[in-house]
Amino acid sequence: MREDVPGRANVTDTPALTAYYDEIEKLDAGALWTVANEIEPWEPQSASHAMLWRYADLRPHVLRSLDLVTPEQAGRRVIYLANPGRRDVAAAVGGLYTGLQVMKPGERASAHRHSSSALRFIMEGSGAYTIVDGHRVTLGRNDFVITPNGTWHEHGVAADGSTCIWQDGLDIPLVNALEANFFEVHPDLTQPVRHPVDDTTGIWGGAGLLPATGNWTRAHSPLLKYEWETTYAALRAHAKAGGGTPFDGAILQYINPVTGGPVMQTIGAAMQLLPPGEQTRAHRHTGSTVYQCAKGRGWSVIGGKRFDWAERDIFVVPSWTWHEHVNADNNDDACLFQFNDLPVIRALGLYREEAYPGDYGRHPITG
Ligand code: 1HN
Repeated sequence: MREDVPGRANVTDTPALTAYYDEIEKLDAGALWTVANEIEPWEPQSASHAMLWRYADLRPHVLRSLDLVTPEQAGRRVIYLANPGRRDVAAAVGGLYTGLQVMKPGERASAHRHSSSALRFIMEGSGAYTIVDGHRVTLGRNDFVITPNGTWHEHGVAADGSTCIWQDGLDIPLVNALEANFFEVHPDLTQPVRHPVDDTTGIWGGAGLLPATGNWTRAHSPLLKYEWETTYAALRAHAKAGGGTPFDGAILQYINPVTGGPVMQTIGAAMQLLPPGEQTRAHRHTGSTVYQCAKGRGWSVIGGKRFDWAERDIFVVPSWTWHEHVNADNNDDACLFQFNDLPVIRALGLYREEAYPGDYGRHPITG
């Protein structure tokens, strides 16, 4: 791809040059000016498509997998979301993977650990739990739990619970792109619970309060679970106090309480609240985002295309893609859960953000 722009590659093929290219190709080498304009685009060119997966479409298939495979056979019973532009690496968007995992009461999946970091966001059912490095965490609707890289983790549903579906989010495509992924199955397939149930909530989950003694030196948040009720109450208060941004409405990041930084080194997460009838302004930034509608209904305009969402629908915004959000309900809040790769983007000095200069893609709210 030639470009007639000073500073860009713009070389006319000649018989001498094509013969030259053939010769150096035999040495597994190439002339940079033949590829430079492709490999150095003017701005990020995401291979990922803007996408929305409707829960109503996926749910029956997710439930059908209950009768088709066991967690023992499958390792984990998950239907993953495959972005057509990133099928080769099983990504939902950019370097992020996501899937829907389903478990029946009394089932459990084997304990394991890997270099990828993971999170779960509970969609339906009761009695779900995760054990992370000996901490048992009970999980309810819209709760969010982290299983940071290197931690032993396993999931299950209590015998007196109901069938549970949750969203898994991982940085697998990113860690695989870095060729740094290790995976281990726990030698006993399960791990002992070594702490009181939900202890990390009691120890680290005080609003604005931290233990007066003791230290935490690991890179991820010591608080493993972020409960919906607490999150929603904080968002409501934040919105009422005038907090928020023109691009996201009221938005709060889930944080590591010790550092104030993201919950894990590679994955950040947030919950945003769009007040009734809210229509945000469009912006774009580097980094990939996976959203789940946790409450309400509305739509987002992503890269010029409108995606209507209802509770539990999942959609993605690729890097450097314009997006804006609308709460279609004039009487109730809409909440969007998201996870993203912004901790990586920021740590590497790659964050960039831009507001859309005009009234791009702003639709009248019809109710
Ligand atoms: C994983 O460990 C889980 O722990 C779920 O339940 C999905 C997808 C790819 C690789 C590891 C889990 C996963 C995964």
